[in-house]
Amino acid sequence: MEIEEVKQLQAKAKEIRKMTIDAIGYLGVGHIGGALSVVEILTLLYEKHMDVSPENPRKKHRDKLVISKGHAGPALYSILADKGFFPKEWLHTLNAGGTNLPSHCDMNRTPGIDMSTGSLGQGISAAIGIALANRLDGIDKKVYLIIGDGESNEGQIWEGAMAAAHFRLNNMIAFTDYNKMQIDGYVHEIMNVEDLNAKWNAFGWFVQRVNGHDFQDMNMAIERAQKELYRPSMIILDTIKGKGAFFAERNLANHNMNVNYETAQEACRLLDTPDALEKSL
Ligand SMILES: Cc1ncc(C[n+]2csc(CCOP(=O)(O)OP(=O)(O)O)c2C)c(N)n1
Ligand SMILES: [Mg+2]
Repeated sequence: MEIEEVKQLQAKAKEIRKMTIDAIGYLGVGHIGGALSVVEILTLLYEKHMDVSPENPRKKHRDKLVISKGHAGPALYSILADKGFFPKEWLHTLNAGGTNLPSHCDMNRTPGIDMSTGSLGQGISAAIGIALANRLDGIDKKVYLIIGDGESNEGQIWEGAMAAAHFRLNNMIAFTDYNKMQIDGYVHEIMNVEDLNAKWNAFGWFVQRVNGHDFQDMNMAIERAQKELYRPSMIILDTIKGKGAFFAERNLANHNMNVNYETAQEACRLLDTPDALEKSL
């Protein structure tokens, strides 16, 4: 990828990050940690890799994303709004009564959401179903899946791991958002998931591990995964929970925290300082 393209993606990710912080700040509470750790991967997927069309969100021949850690909805809503799936003004209705943007993703409410998620573990099964259906229907499109590292404590993840490899789902590219934290502590203390590479590899997946905030690294991994002929792919993303919001970054309380609107705006302003850009991206 040319350096110019990387710069454009970084600038876009900064916008998406600000929109996400702003939306959660406007509501006053939200899953800011796990939303901000996936900003770069979502930006890369929707800006460069996914064949989707905002004017026809349900078209049959399209790539799909299942964000199994459905509590990261606000980050996905920001990129979908930016792509034009719905008006940006909707972001200020996040999780309000009657909203089309509930805190967890709902495919029956939000244009561009391909699967309802929030009950951890289930997204992998849904993604496998989509991948199998695509194969049966002769649809040559990818299904992308994002799971959490804490979510990887769920048994369903490993049933899915076994099934996807058994069915040789090379049309499925999954990511683990390895931000090292879950709802009430560090993953390695609550239930260690290591050795993640070895586990997915043993289940029969093509495994890569990259910096989940580095566009160049992630892009190379995705391009390799897209060429895989027989195996499903797992790309483990080393990320930072709460990345880019000074009050949330690496803070164990960031899972679902109260966010004051002025503080959120301050965080957005700080992202515009040259230092913060370097640090954040
Ligand atoms: C089946 C199920 N059990 C529990 C929860 C409550 N819950 C929501 S998020 C979360 C922690 C998830 O941790 P992780 O996957 O690491 O998410 P992230 O760090 O990306 O926010 C838990 C336990 C849930 N949503 N679903
Ligand atoms: Mg986590």
